[in-house]
Amino acid sequence: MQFTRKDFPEDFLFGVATSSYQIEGHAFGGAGRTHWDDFAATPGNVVRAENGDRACDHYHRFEADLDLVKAAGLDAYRFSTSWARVLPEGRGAVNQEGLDFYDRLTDAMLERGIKPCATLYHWELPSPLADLGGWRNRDVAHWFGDFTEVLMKRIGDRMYSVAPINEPWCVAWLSHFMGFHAPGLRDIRATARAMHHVLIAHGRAIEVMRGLGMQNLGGVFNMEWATPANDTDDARHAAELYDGIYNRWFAGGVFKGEYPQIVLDGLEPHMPANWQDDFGLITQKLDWCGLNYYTRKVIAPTKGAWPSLEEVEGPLPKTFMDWEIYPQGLSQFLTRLATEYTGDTPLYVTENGMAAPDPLVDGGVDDQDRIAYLDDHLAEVRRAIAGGAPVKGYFAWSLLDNYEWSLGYEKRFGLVHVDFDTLERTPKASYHALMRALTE
Ligand code: GBH
Repeated sequence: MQFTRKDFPEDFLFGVATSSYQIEGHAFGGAGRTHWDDFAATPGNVVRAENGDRACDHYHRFEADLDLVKAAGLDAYRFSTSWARVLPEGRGAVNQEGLDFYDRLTDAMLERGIKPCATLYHWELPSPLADLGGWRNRDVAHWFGDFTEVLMKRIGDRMYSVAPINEPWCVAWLSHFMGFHAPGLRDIRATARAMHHVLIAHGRAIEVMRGLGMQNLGGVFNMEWATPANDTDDARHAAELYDGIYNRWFAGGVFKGEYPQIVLDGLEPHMPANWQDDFGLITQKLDWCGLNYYTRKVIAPTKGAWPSLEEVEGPLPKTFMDWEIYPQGLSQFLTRLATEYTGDTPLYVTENGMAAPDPLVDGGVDDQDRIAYLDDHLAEVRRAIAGGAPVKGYFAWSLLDNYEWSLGYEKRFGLVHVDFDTLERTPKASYHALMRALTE
């Protein structure tokens, strides 16, 4: 790596991120069924119809996994909690075994001196709630608030930080408009509702946690820079609309109490009644803002139905996901967040990383391209800090190779290789490089 801790502010946090369904093994410990289990079981949705039943078996191996976090010299661990593990039906009866698991996981972090950074929802909605309409049903905000209360009454006293929802865009647009994630809908009315309800649920969970006296509460947003495919007004409009849908809707809703008009032009006819009245709940004051950043998109106009745009292939080098590598976008977003949305509120990069084939050769993985990717993005974090953005930490995605949603187990994002037959963990070259940078 081309940095050491001395290149960052003294209290800057280095961490890694994971999520519950992607690593735990959902078949263990009495967890209830989720819409991801249902989605994966329907042929055509997920590569080889793989699911998170076993995943990395982190449920049984979390102590050894946290040893890896500790040995790398990392300060913090961003994990998520499974709603259906705590409340198998989504509401009502509590699965004590599930609460016990998050209690032990929390204590295992504290025993190692690792800061626990929780995300309450990283995409696995309990199936009984999905059957009631899921994110299309406004009641989801109250169900989510109740889940938040049950879980935080048990572990909230020991969290370093908490965010309610990972990537509201994915919960809403990717899942209800593009159909790529559970519940796999392609329905603009469902999308408009999910786009709004996901932010009400965020606000409700913040309100619940404030009621419990908790601090250091934030939100985690994914952002992608939108570059027009050519120098025409139509292409510029398409990129502006993509930026509105992807980035400005959520940041604008939460930090300004407004949605971008360019998006409302398409969604307003489908919005739930009196949506404007919900901004009091949505704009709960946050103590920090998290940014998940991976790539940019090149956007071209189309003749199809609203939003009449498409992603086209760009010229930059790509990762194994076919995502362009565009590190500058990270400093651009951190700076834009601070100047347009969050002001002095601390910013964290809550996810950043890349997929690579990562073959295991002679007992190791020589992922030099990942080392370069992390270096180039951390250089952009330093650039944003130098320009005045209050960036307080960086979390690499991910600790382990894991269940990459619709792409099953074939896309590897880990600093640590996982053999999905034996479940053996092998730290990659990037893990060792990061360890040297943080501990030397
Ligand atoms: C993160 O999201 C997730 O939080 C994490 O669970 C996941 O493992 C990680 O990405 C790697 O994928 O638009 O057709 O290219 C990052 C933002 C945005 C990435 C939507 C996937 C969908 C595929 N995500 N994108 S596409």
